Amino acid sequence: MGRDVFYITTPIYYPNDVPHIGHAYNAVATDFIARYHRLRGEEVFHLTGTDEHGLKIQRAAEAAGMEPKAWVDQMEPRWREVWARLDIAYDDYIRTTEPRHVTAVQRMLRAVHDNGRDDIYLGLYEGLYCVSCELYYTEDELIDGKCPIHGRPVEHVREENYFFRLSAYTDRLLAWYGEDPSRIEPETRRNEVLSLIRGGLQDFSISRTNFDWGIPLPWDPNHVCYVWFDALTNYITAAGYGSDEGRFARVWPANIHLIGKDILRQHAVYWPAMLMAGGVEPPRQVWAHGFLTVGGKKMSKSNATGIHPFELLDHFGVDSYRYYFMREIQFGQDGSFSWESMVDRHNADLANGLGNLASRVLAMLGSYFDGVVPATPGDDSDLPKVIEESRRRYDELMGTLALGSALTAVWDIVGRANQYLVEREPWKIAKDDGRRDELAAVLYTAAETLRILAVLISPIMPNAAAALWTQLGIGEPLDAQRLPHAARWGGLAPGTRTSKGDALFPRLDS
Ligand code: ME8
Repeated sequence: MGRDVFYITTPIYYPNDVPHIGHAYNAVATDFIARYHRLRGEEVFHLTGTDEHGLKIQRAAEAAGMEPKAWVDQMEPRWREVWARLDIAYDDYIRTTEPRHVTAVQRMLRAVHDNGRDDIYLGLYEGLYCVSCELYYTEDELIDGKCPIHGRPVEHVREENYFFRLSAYTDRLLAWYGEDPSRIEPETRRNEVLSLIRGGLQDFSISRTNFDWGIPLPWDPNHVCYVWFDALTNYITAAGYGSDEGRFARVWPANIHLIGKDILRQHAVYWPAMLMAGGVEPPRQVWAHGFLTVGGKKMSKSNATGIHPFELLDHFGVDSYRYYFMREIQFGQDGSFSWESMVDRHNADLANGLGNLASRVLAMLGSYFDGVVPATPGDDSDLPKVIEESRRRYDELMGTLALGSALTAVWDIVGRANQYLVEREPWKIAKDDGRRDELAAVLYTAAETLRILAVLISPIMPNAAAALWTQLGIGEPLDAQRLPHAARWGGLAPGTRTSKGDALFPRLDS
């Protein structure tokens, strides 16, 4: 079992269009978690990519008068560009049109096909088909016997497809989840999946003959692989399935597939069953977050509610962007975005909170100690205790992906530190030459708090953390810091030369 690496994945996104802030929500959360685990000294493998086959992509290409491959080739850089601006530090980016993936999918198909249990069989798909939707409908989904979307007559279609015998995996899936309930989080999603499985599973078709933009089945190239079977396999392709067994053993099974709740069934039912059928261990955890909503509906391009991340990044900057979405929405729940709440968060927590703390402390070090961190004669402040306690909560909450609460724990330190300055009034102490020791003690305490804050915020705000680190003038690189050690009190060396740089978070007009 792969125990060496912390392996976390995003879904691979459909490049039928450019990303919106809903996709970015998923990407930022994954990156926050991945960076946090790196900070703990773990070897991390963070995978993302694009899901480039299937009818949806073929249609988008057709609408643009392009070949599907040419379409995805010009789309994929537009996704990467957004991830670069959002500081998403993935370790690998997979495209399902890459040869390594085609090889892995065909290998997986073969493994399931040849497992001796007849888990893939040729069957007849018979149903009511809407050509405009390219979807099958059941009788009761129709409105007046017509397609519910297009209002057009449906056709009676019979198609020969290969099926995956999902129905044979009901008991094994229930046993798998029974062994360790944390394999699906949060609990509401687990219950949803369990009741779906208990309700009885139906075999699903894993091949198509009505279009050809996909991976041919190795034993019958007249069929292309169904896009979900193809897409899910990306998680093992990138881990070395069938190409690098040594690496695969180290990396797989994934620790977390971080997904949106819309694709829970595919990840928590289809995928583990496919893997069981192919003789591969299922992932350790599927974690489904909620939707970003606009007017109570899932934000999407198709209903014209999609907001491109650049629209916000240009105004708020990347650190504020990342912080807002992770802090504002309880992870696991749906949450609505609003410009006003983003401005409020920015001004309250960042400009007035952390930014103000940093600029006050660095300015006072400059004025009273020529920018040099003084030796401290000792201080009776409760900040070391507050920090230790908050850091412990931060660790616990990051462990359960309570991402917003984890940030609240860090901002408790910011709040306490600002309050400490108000209580001690170092600007008054500075007026009295007889109180130099006291002044040194207060400013050392405040500067050391900033050092620890820079470490703790580095997974969510890599830029602000780096800027703060530079202003503090610490010689050791920030990315060499490791938790919990780097959060221990007293790490800041007296004599360190600080400098007051630009404000970390300029205030925004509301
Ligand atoms: O489903 N709020 O791709 P996709 C929060 N290719 N998250 C959202 C969101 C919103 N409004 N809209 C999208 C696919 N997402 C498949 C996945 S994986 C093997 C294949 C997030 O581009 C959410 O996590 O339609 C969703 O699951 C993901 O974007 C990918 O959506």
